[in-house]
Amino acid sequence: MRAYVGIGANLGDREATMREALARLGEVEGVRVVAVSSFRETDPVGLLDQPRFLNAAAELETALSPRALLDALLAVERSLGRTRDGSRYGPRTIDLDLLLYGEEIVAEPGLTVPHPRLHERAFALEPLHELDPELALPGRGPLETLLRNLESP
Ligand code: PH2
Ligand code: MG
Ligand code: MG
Repeated sequence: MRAYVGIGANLGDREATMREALARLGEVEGVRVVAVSSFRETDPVGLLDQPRFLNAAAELETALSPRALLDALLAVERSLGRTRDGSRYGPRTIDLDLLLYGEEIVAEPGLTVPHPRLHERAFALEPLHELDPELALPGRGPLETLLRNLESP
């Protein structure tokens, strides 16, 4: 299955941590990193009073189920020292979010795909668009349209 992961960081050496996260993800059995977008500096969304983020997206080919892939993402976050004691939208050394899993819609406790806030977040939509301008979010429509609507609400 083709899956897309959002990558973000706003503490420490953001680029080094993101590159290491991608390397560790590529070592997971059943996961191949097919492509990585450029890394872009973004203003914090949600909780505004925190450092700027570096954001990117990666395209994966995976044999894992959505749940197993999510568990792998969380394990890589933990292996890089991510803790979850701060606020939900607060600063983090690394954030790996499962954005898309093929065209599947998943709604389970702790696992919502497409990512529940993806359609309204330019910092996640723009790197996805860079990886595949033809992509659409199941239930939400083409990236192109979503991005255009964000620009002129
Ligand atoms: N992640 C958040 C909250 N706010 N803002 C930016 N620019 N980039 C992020 O990755 C981000 C955010 C929660 O995951
Ligand atoms: Mg996130
Ligand atoms: Mg996350």
